[in-house]
Amino acid sequence: MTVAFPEGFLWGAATAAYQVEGAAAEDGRCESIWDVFSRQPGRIANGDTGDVAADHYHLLGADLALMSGLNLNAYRFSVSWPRIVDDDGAINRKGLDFYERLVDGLLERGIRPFLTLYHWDLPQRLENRGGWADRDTAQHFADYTQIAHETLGDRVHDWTTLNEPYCAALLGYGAGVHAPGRREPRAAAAAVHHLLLAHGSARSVIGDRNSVGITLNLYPVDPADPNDQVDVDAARRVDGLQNRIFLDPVLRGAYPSDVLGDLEALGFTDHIKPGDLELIGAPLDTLGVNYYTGHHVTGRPGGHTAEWIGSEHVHAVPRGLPTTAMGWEELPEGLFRVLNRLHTEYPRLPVHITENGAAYDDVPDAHGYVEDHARRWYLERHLRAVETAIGAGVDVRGYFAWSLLDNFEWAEGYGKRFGVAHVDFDTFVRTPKLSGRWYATVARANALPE
Ligand code: IFM
Repeated sequence: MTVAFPEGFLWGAATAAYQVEGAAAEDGRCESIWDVFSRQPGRIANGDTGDVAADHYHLLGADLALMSGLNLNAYRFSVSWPRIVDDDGAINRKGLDFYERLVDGLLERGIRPFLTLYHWDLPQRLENRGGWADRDTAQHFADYTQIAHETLGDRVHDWTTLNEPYCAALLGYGAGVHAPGRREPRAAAAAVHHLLLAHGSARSVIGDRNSVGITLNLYPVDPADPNDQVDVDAARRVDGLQNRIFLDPVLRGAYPSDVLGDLEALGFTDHIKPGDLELIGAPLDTLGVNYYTGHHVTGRPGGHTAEWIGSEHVHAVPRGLPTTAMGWEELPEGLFRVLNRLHTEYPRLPVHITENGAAYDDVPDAHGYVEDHARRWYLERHLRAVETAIGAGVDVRGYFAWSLLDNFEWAEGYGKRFGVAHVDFDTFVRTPKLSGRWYATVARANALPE
């Protein structure tokens, strides 16, 4: 029996500007924190940078054709802030032209554009003034949103304010493994609130004419020993910092009180001003969920140290599941748990799975073709979890495979490949992988095979 998805379900793939575009110094694009960070020795595997990435900026036509060939009816991309706003805060027309060509090309092919405003490429000029640790950055983000929306709001219905603010704040300002590479727990805490303020401000700029959402990377979090109070409390803290610190203000208009307690020593509440939570908690049209794995944690010594600020005694403990090339455990039922939790614990909203996918050590043949059975299985098992959630009443409207293309995987550089299409980084030729061909048949049938 095939497993059919609801009529009108969106079958998409996702990318992000810095990971695919390249053309880092072309047509007036200014520097972002990722340009600066990736040039610093030792930050990125193999000394890679996103200067050329997958050269999507120049290969737009080929990539649009690729999307059509994969039977996509939706495409999620991000706009590069430093490409469309220059260092004086003025509009860079040439940068905007690129996104107009992209959006028009998508619409001509019947592919619905899903636009993300912030996928981590903060203009360096704003980092020089404090970055996300500084409250003014939220207002600059609102100004940038206005520019993007005035130009593209007539053709793009689906707007996402932020991608994974957890990573931008905690990995960028706490763990220092993402740009701007700061290891300042207090700045990370400030960045969480200022990113959410930026989300709320952008939401209000876009208004009600279009659909607005935010994309969060959500995880099921389990204690290594559910009978050990120390582990149970470690799981609570991680769930707080990873999931609830974003879900609660956005969907309920308040930070969770236990998380406020956990972050008290970092001065988190000092940043919350009157009116902020009303702005942050303004109703949304959809929630974007990025899902890759789950967390299994202990508060006892042992395991890996992770990036949960203010939780230095919490460690991740492997549970012996198969892992992807990122070392992330495969836990498809965790996607069901995340979706079901949203359905039962939060005000119900339509959900889009805005990212799901896996890196494996692909081996292309002489024609660039990759028989990536592991990735195809990963996608299928997660899609079955989505279907189970839909059957349980969760309003999931679409699924975006991460990623359309092999690309610049942040600190891992080009060594970790997530694409359903292979990219030869010497010739930039794109070749759909076995997983991409399989995904195209699923998208066309709007159903999973038996
Ligand atoms: O590549 C990233 C993406 O930019 C954000 N979500 C997770 C992906 C895989 O690490």
